[in-house]
Amino acid sequence: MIIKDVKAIEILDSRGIPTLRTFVFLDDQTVGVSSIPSGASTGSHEALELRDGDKRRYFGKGVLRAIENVNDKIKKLIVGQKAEPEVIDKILIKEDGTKNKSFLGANAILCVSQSLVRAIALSRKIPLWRFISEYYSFKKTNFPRLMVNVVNGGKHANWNFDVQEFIISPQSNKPSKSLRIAAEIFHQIGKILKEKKLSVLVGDEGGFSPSLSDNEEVFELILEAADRLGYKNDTDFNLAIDAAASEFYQKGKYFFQKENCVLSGDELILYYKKLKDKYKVFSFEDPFAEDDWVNFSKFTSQISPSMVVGDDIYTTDPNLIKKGIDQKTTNAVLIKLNQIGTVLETVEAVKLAQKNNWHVIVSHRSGETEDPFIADFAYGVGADFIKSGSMSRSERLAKYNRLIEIENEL
Ligand code: 2PG
Ligand code: MG
Repeated sequence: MIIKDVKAIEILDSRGIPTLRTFVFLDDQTVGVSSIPSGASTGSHEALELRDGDKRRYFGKGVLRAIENVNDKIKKLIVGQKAEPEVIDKILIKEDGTKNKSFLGANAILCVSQSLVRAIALSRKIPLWRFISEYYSFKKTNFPRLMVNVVNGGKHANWNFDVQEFIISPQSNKPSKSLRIAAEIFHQIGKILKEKKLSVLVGDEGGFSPSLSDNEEVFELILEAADRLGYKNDTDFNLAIDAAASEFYQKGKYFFQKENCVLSGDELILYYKKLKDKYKVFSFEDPFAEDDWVNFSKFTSQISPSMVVGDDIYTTDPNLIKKGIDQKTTNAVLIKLNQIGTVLETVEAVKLAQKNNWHVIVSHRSGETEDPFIADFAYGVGADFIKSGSMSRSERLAKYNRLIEIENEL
């Protein structure tokens, strides 16, 4: 199969901010389409999302330059080439030539990379997950457990608490069963908020974002909702957080604004341990700032086998993940394709983690599109978990619903 054409257009993401949708055309008439998400609490080592910077359009957030890169530079490079994802990704990485993909833009590169993979799966008439699993030689597929962010704080709500995500993870590998547990608890939380005359507005990832007094009150709220439904913490589901701690870190200290306190790394470790004991929190994502490797390691050594998940600290970069493995910094990694910028490098990151017995969590971004690519990706690579936001907003549900299709062999 030969790549016949490639075309990118500017669309809007779930926050109404421009992003790319790309079409890769093969010579057998198949067309692979994919769209690119965008983060808010980004790690500083992430690959660069190329934006126009022209304040007269979308406050500088347009992506016409990235689109031009696809429709001109990338097109010239790949049209006429064999549709071979590994080779094409390597060509794009080489042509870009920078460490953070700032020449072509990671958004431009990744949308071509994803669209090509999808085009070939379509052309072979096999599901996307099967192509990913077979082409990249993954040992097994797996229905990832869901990590559902029912209450949104931090940068995704912008007015309540510092912890960014309060997550429930149903203890089932069956997507349909997990979705029911998560959705029922989500709606019950809404009922309780209404009874308490608190806001039921949702944040960027579709979780409620009420103004509560502190982090513990959020756990109490979730547990009350679960209890009313007869679901048990640590039996039917687990609790988790994404602290996204880089966002409340300054010069060696962690600032909890709502609680009105400033904590050292050691004090924050004690605080997390208290949450673990009191609420059986089983997974802590980015509990420390992205450069605070020392406290990450200290915490991991004290709290394993509970999960400590690295997101901003690794940015899906195999080199940083390798450093984390060597230093026992965490025991799990968050995987986001657009942090690194190609399917090939993301696969490398997943394999490295799996080889070292780390848990793998495939994740959405806070600015998403209706593209469910990560659902097929998570199942195809045999990820342990998938994190795709809450039980509202279609860009979040698109991924969970795609897993239901896979469960039904569709
Ligand atoms: C995270 C993500 C997704 P963002 O921190 O894990 O939930 O947020 O896309 O804003 O980086
Ligand atoms: Mg995170």
